Amino acid sequence: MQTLTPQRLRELDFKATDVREGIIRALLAAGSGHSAGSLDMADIFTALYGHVMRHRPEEPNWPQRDRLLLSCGHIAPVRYSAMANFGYFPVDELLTLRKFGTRLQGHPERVSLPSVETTSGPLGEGLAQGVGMAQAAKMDGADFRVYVVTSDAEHQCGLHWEAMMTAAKFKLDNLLCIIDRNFIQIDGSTEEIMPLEPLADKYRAFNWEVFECDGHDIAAFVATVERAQAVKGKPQVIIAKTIPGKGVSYMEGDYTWHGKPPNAEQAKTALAELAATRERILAHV
Ligand SMILES: Cc1ncc(C[n+]2csc(CCOP(=O)(O)OP(=O)(O)O)c2C)c(N)n1
Ligand SMILES: [Mg+2]
Repeated sequence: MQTLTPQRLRELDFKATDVREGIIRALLAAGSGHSAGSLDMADIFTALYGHVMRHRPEEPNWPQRDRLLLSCGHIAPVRYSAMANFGYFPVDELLTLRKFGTRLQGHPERVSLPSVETTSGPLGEGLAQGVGMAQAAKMDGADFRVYVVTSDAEHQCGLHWEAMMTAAKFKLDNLLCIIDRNFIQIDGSTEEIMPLEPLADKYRAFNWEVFECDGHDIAAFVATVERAQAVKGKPQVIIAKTIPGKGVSYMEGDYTWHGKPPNAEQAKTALAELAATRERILAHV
């Protein structure tokens, strides 16, 4: 990975605002979809596509590409918006989200869009799929890395823990799990519905190398990925603390935005706030 210069960091912060704008526009056009988790993962997806991953937007099936699996498929808008903003397809195509015949299904469909590595939506499956890909890379002597983005509430699915055991057994140091630790799920707080803490200790007990960081600090996230990639003989996890709905004031911290889109008036407010964020970033140049 290249060094993240202050100039590049500012560009990525700016880009994360573009990604959030794409999410809002897509959700408004669709009239349904998931706002909170999509917005709160915009900084991390920007960092992944804009700095961390080895990939070629013009050659999405490039065999040496790093694999990015979105296990929590319901936050597809953030992946689509990041892909559009990093050159995989025109940003305007985001407005086809969830429309009949679109490549941008409400939950990602592998066969629709090249480099969407898995079809996802049923929670808890992504890590197991990533384990298979990471193990296959080892067997083939391939040096791509496997990144699996998971939500916190999908840790309530048993399969995820089986995959954790397997990854440690096979010493998959080419596998990085990233957790959107936003503390919400459909009906409220994860800790009230099915407590996950102490989550870091649980991963350590399963023989993973554990890192924690602020999921809205791109520099901190990139530095954490660099530390994770230096680990030998163990899979790694980054527990990224995020704020649901990040970037849109009236959504921030409110679990009721898990699975609904903004209406026209709300989208207008959101886009105005994002424009103001962009101005603030430019003012600091
Ligand atoms: C196996 C499975 N069970 C139930 C669901 C329905 N479902 C969709 S999202 C979700 C949980 C939401 O919490 P989280 O995954 O943390 O996402 P966030 O609200 O933070 O975006 C559930 C239960 C599903 N998609 N898959
Ligand atoms: Mg959550």
